[in-house]
Amino acid sequence: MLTQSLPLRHVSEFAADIREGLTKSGQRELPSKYLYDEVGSALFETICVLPEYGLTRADARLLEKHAREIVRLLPSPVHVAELGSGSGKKTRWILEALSRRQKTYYFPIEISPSALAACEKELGQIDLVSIVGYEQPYLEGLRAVARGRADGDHLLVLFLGSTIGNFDRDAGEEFLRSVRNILREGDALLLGTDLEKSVEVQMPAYDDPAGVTAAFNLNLLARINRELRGDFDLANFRHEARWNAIERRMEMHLRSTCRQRVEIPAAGLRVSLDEDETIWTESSHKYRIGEAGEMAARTGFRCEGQWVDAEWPFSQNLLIAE
Ligand code: AVJ
Repeated sequence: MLTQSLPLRHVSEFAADIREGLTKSGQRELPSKYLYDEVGSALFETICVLPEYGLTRADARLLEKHAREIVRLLPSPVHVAELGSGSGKKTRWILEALSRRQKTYYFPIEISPSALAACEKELGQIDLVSIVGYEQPYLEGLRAVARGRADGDHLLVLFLGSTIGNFDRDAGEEFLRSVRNILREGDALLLGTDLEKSVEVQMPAYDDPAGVTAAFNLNLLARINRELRGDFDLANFRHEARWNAIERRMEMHLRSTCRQRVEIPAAGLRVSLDEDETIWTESSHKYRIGEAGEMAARTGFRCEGQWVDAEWPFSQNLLIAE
């Protein structure tokens, strides 16, 4: 049996969030952060190597190519906190460049214990780098890291992979403002944003022919079955990717292919779904090239540098707290 040993506090939070999202009048929703249990994290790692999903490779290429230049623009001494480390693979370039100049602490902040473990394994062997993982939500973890630092130490916060795209635009800016409030003047935020591209390229990245993204999306229902004793029949749902041109975002939905009832006892929930009704599971906002700088200016940062991938429109933005 596959068991996910969630602490009780998390179980009830998960149940409450699921209940809230599924009982919404109008469009039902499930929060995208719950896509990443052990199975979901493994499926996401597979998405990252799909030929159709260029995002992660672009992110990594930019870091590999420009890490030294980025590090040269940072204050010293500086330690690294990463929001949502995932496997930690692309972070290696930054840590290696930094460790050439000083002993460096790396604080991955990640709610997924399996991702945190993978990241510690991936990056644990770099000379002059010490890892201390925080299994916490982003802002709580960042606050804990900031509280623990010495007076003269600066922080570089990594928010890579266009994870900011999961937030609605307003909420994304509010999030940057909250990050800024935890930082000191001169601290840095390296922000990765996926840029707008043609729909012909964008769509298959979220609806790949091998069905990995479909499995990633459907696993959210399987997770609810595993952890909250739900009875979703996954055969009665279809993965759907949509480009929302007005909001400039990709959306993932799960479409109910028939009229059906679902029970989720551990969330105290019974839901009736109509045929063709969808549950909205994720947004991935796409940005214009100048947008990161504009967001920075409105949230207490200045944009000190921007690097754009030539193959897959994606940008790294070095923001400095003012
Ligand atoms: C990890 C949130 C950046 O939105 O592109 C990949 C997650 N969803 N395929 C994204 C994801 C579907 C990914 N982020």
